[in-house]
Amino acid sequence: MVRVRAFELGLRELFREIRRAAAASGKGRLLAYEYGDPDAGPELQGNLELALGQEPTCAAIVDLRPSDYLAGSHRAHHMAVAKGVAMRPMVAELLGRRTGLCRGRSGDFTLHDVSVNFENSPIVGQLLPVATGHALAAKLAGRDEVAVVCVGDGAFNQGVFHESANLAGLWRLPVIFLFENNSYAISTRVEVSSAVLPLAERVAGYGIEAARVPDNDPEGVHAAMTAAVERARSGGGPGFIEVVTDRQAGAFEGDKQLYRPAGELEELEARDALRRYEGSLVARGILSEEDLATVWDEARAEFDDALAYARDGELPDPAEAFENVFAEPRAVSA
Ligand SMILES: Cc1ncc(C[n+]2csc(CCOP(=O)(O)OP(=O)(O)O)c2C)c(N)n1
Ligand SMILES: [Mg+2]
Repeated sequence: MVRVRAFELGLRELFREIRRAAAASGKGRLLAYEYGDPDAGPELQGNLELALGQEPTCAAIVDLRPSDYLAGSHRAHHMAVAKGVAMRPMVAELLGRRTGLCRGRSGDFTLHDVSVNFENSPIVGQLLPVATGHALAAKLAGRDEVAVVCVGDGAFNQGVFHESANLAGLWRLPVIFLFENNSYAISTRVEVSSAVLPLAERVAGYGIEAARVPDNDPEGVHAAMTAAVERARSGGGPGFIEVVTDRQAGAFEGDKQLYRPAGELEELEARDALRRYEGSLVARGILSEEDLATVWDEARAEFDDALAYARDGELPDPAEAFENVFAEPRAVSA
């Protein structure tokens, strides 16, 4: 959780520096989205969507095996780090470098690391059926792998979730649907988009055992996931977990969050699950304040090292743009 928090605070600072420089240049905030001469462009291009406040969901991932498939959404840094994606190539990918996970072609929204079976997608709900397919493949091949897909509450009412859940329930597939309910899909509250709440109650109709973890509680998340994974691995079929969590950031960096009631963000920060959990570990004598300080120092150093590594990497040669694509490139004239 601390590694993810340090990683995202580091990225947020970098993004803000770029925005400040863009504003000072007179070109306005859109400089961050401008392409052109890559050497002159901003280091971090495009959007940035942070999982600040949602770190407890990492506890669902840490015990997965590298061979277990994990899919994340547009908000997936915490999933990637918890699955074991190395920070150096991940930051290099965000900075568009050849040394990045996908050789600098993907950026933040389609990270892919085959060595630990992780990928993400910005298309809401897109990887729900893909994870279900991975679970079907594992079952047909007799492998005791599980497939996990972590998405937001906004994905719940996508038709593709209900199709995936039905087949997972029918064929007893080892897939676990992990929903992070942070109460918002951009500006839309979960109460105004779902006929029945809690979300977890709606999956019984697919023959899927569901758990709901309140209060952004990492140990609760871990226990729910451990039970779901044990069941799925031993042929007991799919699982569903709703984690009630907090997004302590914008839907994207730069989001003015005018849809939040006054004071809400401050309230979420005051009940920060990471700080609460640190306090609980110290109170229970599991960690000392010094241990925590060391964990934080190491996490910040890990991000700084990854950023330095990324900055050292070359940018890809534009001539490589058509390598490793499925379709034959064809020039289109204006
Ligand atoms: C299919 C699709 N529709 C709409 C969008 C635009 N969009 C991006 S994020 C988002 C909200 C997602 O909310 P949620 O699933 O709750 O995830 P959160 O951002 O809260 O983590 C939407 C509608 C999209 N990316 N894909
Ligand atoms: Mg949400």
